[in-house]
Order: sequence, then structure tokens, then C-alpha cells
Amino acid sequence: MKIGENIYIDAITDRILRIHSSDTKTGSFAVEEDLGLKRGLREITGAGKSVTAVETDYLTVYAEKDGTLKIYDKRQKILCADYEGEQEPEIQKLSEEESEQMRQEGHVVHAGEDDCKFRVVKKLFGDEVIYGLGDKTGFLNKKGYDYIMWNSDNPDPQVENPTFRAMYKSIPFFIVLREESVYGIFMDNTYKSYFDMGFESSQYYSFGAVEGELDYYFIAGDTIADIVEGYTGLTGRAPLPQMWTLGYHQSRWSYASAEEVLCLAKNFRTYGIPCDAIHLDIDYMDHFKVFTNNEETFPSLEKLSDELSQMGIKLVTIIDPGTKAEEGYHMYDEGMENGYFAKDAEGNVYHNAVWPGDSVFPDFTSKKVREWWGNQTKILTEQGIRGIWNDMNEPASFKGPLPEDIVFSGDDLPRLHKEVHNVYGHLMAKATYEGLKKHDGRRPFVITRACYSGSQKYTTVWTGDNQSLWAHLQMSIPQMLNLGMSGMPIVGTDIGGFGAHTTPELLSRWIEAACFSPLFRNHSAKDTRRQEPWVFDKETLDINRKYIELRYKYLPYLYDLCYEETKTGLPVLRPLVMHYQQDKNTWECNDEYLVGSCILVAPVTQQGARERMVYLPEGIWVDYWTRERITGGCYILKEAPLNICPLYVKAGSILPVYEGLHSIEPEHIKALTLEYYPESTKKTAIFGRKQEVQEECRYVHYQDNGIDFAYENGEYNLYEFIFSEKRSNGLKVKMLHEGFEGKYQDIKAVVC
Ligand code: MIG
Repeated sequence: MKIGENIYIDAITDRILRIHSSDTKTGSFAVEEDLGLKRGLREITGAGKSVTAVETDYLTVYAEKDGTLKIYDKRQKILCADYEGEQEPEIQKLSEEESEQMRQEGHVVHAGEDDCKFRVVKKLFGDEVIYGLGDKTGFLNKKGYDYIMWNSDNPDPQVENPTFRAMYKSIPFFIVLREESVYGIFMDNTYKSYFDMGFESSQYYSFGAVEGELDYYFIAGDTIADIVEGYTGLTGRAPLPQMWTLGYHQSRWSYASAEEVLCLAKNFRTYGIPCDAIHLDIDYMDHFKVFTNNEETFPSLEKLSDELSQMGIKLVTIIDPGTKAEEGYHMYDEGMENGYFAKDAEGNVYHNAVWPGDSVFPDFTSKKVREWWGNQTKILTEQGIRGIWNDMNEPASFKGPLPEDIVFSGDDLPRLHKEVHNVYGHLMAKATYEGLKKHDGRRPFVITRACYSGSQKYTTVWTGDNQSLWAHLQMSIPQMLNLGMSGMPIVGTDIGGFGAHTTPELLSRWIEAACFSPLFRNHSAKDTRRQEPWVFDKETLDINRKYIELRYKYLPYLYDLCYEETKTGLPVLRPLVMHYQQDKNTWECNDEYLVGSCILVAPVTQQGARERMVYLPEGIWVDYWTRERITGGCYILKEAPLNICPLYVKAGSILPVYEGLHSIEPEHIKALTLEYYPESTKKTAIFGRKQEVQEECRYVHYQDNGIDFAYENGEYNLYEFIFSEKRSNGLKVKMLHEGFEGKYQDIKAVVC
């Protein structure tokens, strides 16, 4: 509905508005499904001369003639208002000369913003906390910082501003939480864009882009979970992963030969450490040519994957987009023949350099190119490769950045690099996902470094090149949580740290902290100290084994959370605030997280620390290690020797558990154990009256073959487990859906 000079508002639902400046529909890279307009907006008449007022069942918007908006909820509480005061930057700008001097000494000078085509400026009321924005550095709360959306490969140590305003991913979505309200904004614009979350001024925050149309979604709800559900309703949700992908992955840049990889696999078995995957980094290729293998060091990927699979280990290979420009190489020849590569402004195929040297860049905006690329995955899957790890797809380049005017011709709609840049990784992931799905038939396992909103439909992500620094271990928690709140549920960081040299203590604390991270991979760079679980002392080995085993134990719980995510978009790892929004102590809890709603993890992330403060929100929490029951709503001091990661289970939880797995082959899983953590321990009699006990605890558990898409045809089981302290044998099992043949032969319960 047109409501002002250049402002249109549509209601997607009664809680989601699309606010845009142009009524012409251009395709969105993130919102791929036709949303339709489920609830029309109604105009409220008689709102006043200068304003237009529109409403849904949940929201009311007042628009001034100049396009200034105020959005209220149904209680007539103001949620969000465009800023109407003077924009007076509180920060001081250096002169060019001063900046130059600073640079000479090696300082990074805050670069400001390029001219934006539009900039939306919203009022800050003062009590906001802002979450989301994908994988940006720092802590949970983004207020007070400014960020750039421009996918960037920058191997320097990641720190908060000003160097790292841009990271690998662009997820232009954030959540604003206030004492009595919460909303989200998703700006669907792929050009370079700026998110100033109150850096310039504490009076307002802003977002804008250098080109493209103003086009953002306003998402209202009662809780953060509502907002995430709304956002993922627009941009899509991660499909169920193959179950083994939730296992432990070992990687390093690079395992040099098939022998080395075999040796590594054997070590896992010798040391009794669960492991499901080994990743091959760029050196498995022939001169870094994608979809080839090095004949000397990896003569047969097929033989290697065969041998590994006998040990229950799968192979994942890295693929970069940069394609070696070399005649006779099938990728180059086919791509050249069909015009599949990006071109410069003069119409010549554009060259830059990446690992293979002189390289060209596939135009993933074209469906034909995506299909072609996707078809190549067959080369790998036919050799037994079970997953593809997409790297360097910002796209990164060694000879300066790709110029803005490089042309991606698409199928019939040419676009320039400046528009495509932030979705290049997204489209590469889509190509990979669709190729794998078509040719392999299993649920595609894709990992990507660069992405955009909506990439969760095609790929998991890791946070790129962190370093073996305690600060990066600390940051891994808010980083994963913010990715989760940005619609990315299956995330991970390089365990142990990628760059720089890890230490036994850092690796130990990292495996503890990452124990429930959906993507669970130890990865390190060339020229750094090795960090496989056994390379240090026995203590480090034991800690690695202990936490990897713990992870495998709770695998069915993680898998259930993935299933839940497909329905709700809620991430696997959640900040405490997601379940305890009323409790302000949780709002900026950067060093703890929830796994689903039942497990609270409070890792130690300080060198030398052997105890830590843990905040437990309201309710009763069971210390996983001691079984002590603690009433929350307070900080406690927890002793945490090197082999203890403080873990708490919410009383009243039921947790599904698999026992003794060292690799994940769902067809062999026949038994399920349920851990029941009663709400109350004893039925104590007080003054002769029995104290009330929790009536019942329920838990819904999902089971399928863990591999392919048969579940889409109903081949899955959905169990409801009900524990009642009143019933004598405790457990009742109800089948909510029965369609998968591999029903458990044995379900047993333990009271914890
Ligand atoms: O320029 O493939 O983030 O995980 O090991 C480095 C080598 C290229 C960057 C990735 C990292 C990977 C590395 N790659």
C-alpha cells in the first residue's frame, strides 16, 4: 500500500511489515518464496491531516508526509520510531591530514561511510540491547558499534572495531530488545551497507546502503523467539542435517597425503576418540584446481574414502570458487565455452589470482552456471566424498578486490559485482546444495564461509579464520549465538583456533566450550602448532575424549533441536535471554549459553582460571557433574578444574541419550536412554502434608534414517515421552507419528 511519497507498506502477516520505496518487484536473494500478502493493511481514517495511519490486528503505523514512521503495537505501546531530531554526531572526525599521520604509524583510521543512497535513522530510547547481524566480532550486544555488510576475507586477528566492521558474512538482520518490547529489522539489500547501532550518536541508530532500493521488514512479536521465527519464516530455515554431520570433525590446512589421513583416522580409533569426518583442505587438489585431485598425494579419493568408511569416518573436501585459468582443464574449458565466468566492463572474462594462480570466477547468479557447478559435485560424491566445504567465496582474491563493475550476466539480468558481492557465497552454497541433492540424494552437507540472509536453507557456516587466542575463544560464544539469532542454526568455530599456536590448556577449554556447537570441528592453519586431540599430553587427550564422548552422548538431543529448528527457526545454541527475557541479568550474558532450553553451558574461557561465576536463571538447575540441585536466579561460584566445563540441566527436563557411539551410523542405533531430571527430588512431608510434586514432564523426540529425504514422505517417528512421578514405573511412551521402520528396540529411563 502506498502511504507516502516514496513509501509503501505491506503486511506479510499481522506482525510482519515490509517497508519499501519502490513498488517494482525485483527478485530477492533471501526471500525466495512468494510470501503473498496474508493480511491486508487497513487504513485508519481520521488520524489527522499530515499523517496516514494503517493497522493490522497487531500493529499500527503512523506515517508522516515525509515518510517518517512510528510503529505501535496493539497495546498502543511505541515499538519503533524514525528519529526526528537533529543528527548530531557525537564522534569527532579527523582531518585528512591527521588521518594520514595516524595511518603512517600503522593505526587503522575509522573510515566512516561511503555515500548511501538511503539511510533509515531510528530513535534510540536508551534501554535497548541489540542482537544479531550475523558473525560480527565482539559480544552479544551490538549497540554502540558500527558495522559494514561487505563480505570480507581478512586474516588479521578479529577484534571489535574499527578494523572488523565487515566480516565474511552479511546478514542484515538485527533484533532490538527493550524492557517491554522487542522487534527485528531485516534490510534486504545486497549492496555494501552500513549498520550504525548507536556509534555515531547515542540518540539514534541507522542503516543504509550505497545503492539499491530501501526495502526492509519490520518483525514484531512478544519474544526474541517470535522474532527469529518471523525472520526465518521470511528467509527460510535450515533443513534437517545428516545425523553424522553433528559428530566430531577433524581438519587441518592441510593433511598432505592419503597416508597421513589414514594414519589420522587410525589414531582416532586407537585413542578411542569418537570421530565422524576428516576434512581435506586445498592441498588434496591438483594445483588447486577445483574438482580434481592430486595424483601423487591423493591418487584415489575413492580408495581413501572406502578405507575411512570402514572406520566409520567420512571425507569432506574443500572447494573454492576461483577456477584456474588453464586451457585443457575441464572447468576452465567448459566455463569458457559457455560463457560461465564473470566479465569485466569491456566484456572480457575477468581474471584475478587466488590459490591456483591466474583464476576466473563462475557467475553463480545464473541458474545454468549453478547447475553446471552443482553437477561437478558428482565428481566428488562418486568418489565417496560426503560433504563440501566452500571457502574463499566472499569472493576473496589475491590481486586486489574485484572491481565493482565486474559483470555477472545471470540468465537474463546482468548485475554488477557491487550488487552480487554479498550474495556470491550464498549462491555458491545454493549451487552446491542443489547439486548434491540431485546427484547424491542424501541431505547435502555444505559448509560455507561467506553467506547472506537465507543461506541457512543451503548450508552450515563456520566463522572463518579465528586464532588460537583466549579472546577468540571468548568471542566464539556470542558469535555463534548471534549467528543463531540471525537465522543460522548450524554454526561452529575452528576449535583450538585456526591461526596462531594453540596450547594444551586453550585446546582443552575450547573443546569444552564448543562441546555442543552444532558444527563441531577442530581446524588449524599451516605453520601453526598441530592440535589434534592427542598431540599434547595425556591430560589434554583425556579432556578431548571426555567432551567428544559427551557430545556423542547427547547427539539425539542435538538432532531433536535440529528438527525443532525446521519448524520454528530457533537455533540449537541459544543465548540465555531467549528463554529468560524477563530477567535482565541474561541480556548480556556473553559467556554462557543454552543448548535448546534444557542444558546450560558455562565454559571457562580464561587462561589459568579454575573456578568461575555462573549465572543461573530462575528455576532449579542440576549440576551435571555433582548432581547438586541449585535454585537459580543467582550467581554461583563453580569450581572448574581443567577437566570440568560447568554444565547444568534444568530440572524437569528429559534428555535423550545414545550410549557408546564412536561414529554415527543411524542404522545401528537400536537403543535410546532417557535421562529424567525430576523437578523435585524428594516428596518431603512438611507438617504432615505432602509437598506438591511436578505432575508430568514431557519431551518430544524425533527419529528417522538420518540420511536422506525419506522423512518428507512420512518416514519418521515422533515419540512423546511422559514422565510422571506419581505413576509407578515413571515413563510412558506415546507415538505421535510412526513412519520409520527402525524403531528403537529398547527404550530405558534413568532418573538423574
Ligand atoms: O587463504 O584453504 O578460512 O579454513 O584452511 C586461506 C586454506 C584459505 C581459508 C579458510 C581456512 C582454510 C584456508 N583458507
